[in-house]
Amino acid sequence: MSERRIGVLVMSYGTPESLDQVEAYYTHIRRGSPPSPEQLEELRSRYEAIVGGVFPLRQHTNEQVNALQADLNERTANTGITYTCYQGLKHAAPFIEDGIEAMARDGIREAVGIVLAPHYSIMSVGGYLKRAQEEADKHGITFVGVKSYHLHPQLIEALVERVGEQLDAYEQEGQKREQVQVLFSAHSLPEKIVEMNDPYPEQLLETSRAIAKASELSDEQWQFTWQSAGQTGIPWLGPDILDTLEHVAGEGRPAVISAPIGFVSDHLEVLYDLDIEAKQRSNELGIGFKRTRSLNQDIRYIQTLADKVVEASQP
Ligand code: FEC
Repeated sequence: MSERRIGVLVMSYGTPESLDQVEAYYTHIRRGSPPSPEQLEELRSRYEAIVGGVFPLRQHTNEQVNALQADLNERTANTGITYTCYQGLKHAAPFIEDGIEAMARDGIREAVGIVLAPHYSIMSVGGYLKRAQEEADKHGITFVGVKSYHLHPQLIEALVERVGEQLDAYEQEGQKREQVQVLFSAHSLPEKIVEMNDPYPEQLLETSRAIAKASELSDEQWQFTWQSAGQTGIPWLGPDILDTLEHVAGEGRPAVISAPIGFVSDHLEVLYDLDIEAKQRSNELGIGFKRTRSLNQDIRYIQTLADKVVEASQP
């Protein structure tokens, strides 16, 4: 049986490893333009606020990659195919290019790329895949990228379970399920993506609808909202979750469930923007706030990734 060796580039946003790396990280996000001292301090203070300056995204990415490797090993035992996972981060080492280079050093000629973000935008997943493709071309590696997996049944099942948990928690506190508003959210992007016919907003709505249907939420009981918009002086997609909370409170809803479906791990945008900022706004407005658990190492998420990798590497 002839061996087929496939490299799997698992891509994630990346995070600093220590507080003194925050400046370099932020400069990379800003495409080489260093942040002002005020901007830097503001970001450092947000990292400090999440459990004293830890960077949970790195640990979750490591564990997701290890779990994916284990799943792929199991699927390919005695098949003559081997998958080897490499990490490639967007804004921190090991960068996307480092991952492809490591594959080239190991003699890999064939690769699949997948991003730890379920929804495609030209400005998010599209950017990761472009960088990976360009580096693969330099090394003569055949590269196929997975664009999205936002409706994979196991992903939806894991997310439905999480919404259900929070509905149950409210019910146990004496709240009526149908009075709780579910706020699905994802990272905002500049508004100009809409003119570009970018699939990102529609894919996010598709995921939201699938979860709402399986969770038996009425149409009035859920909505999609954006979060974590950048402060760049250009218009970003809205409404922002902080404004949506005001709207929900104004309608007399007593409580919300925040379901950040655009993210797959615990990290700054979840632990700060939602658990600290959005929760505080909810407290001020006098409404309940609970967030769904992040997917992290949920086996159904890992199987979703493995299914897409195997599908993309079919000859
Ligand atoms: O925990 C961590 O250390 C990292 C958390 C983190 C994740 C993440 C995911 C996404 N982002 C997306 C788009 C943008 C755009 C800009 C932008 C800026 C930042 C900054 C930080 C940051 N992002 Fe991020 N993002 C995370 C963290 N992001 C920190 C810089 C300070 C700030 O604006 O808050 C604006 C860039 C610019 O200035 O031009 C655009 C998208 C995702 C979800 C998809 C993905 O994971 O790739 C989209 C996690």
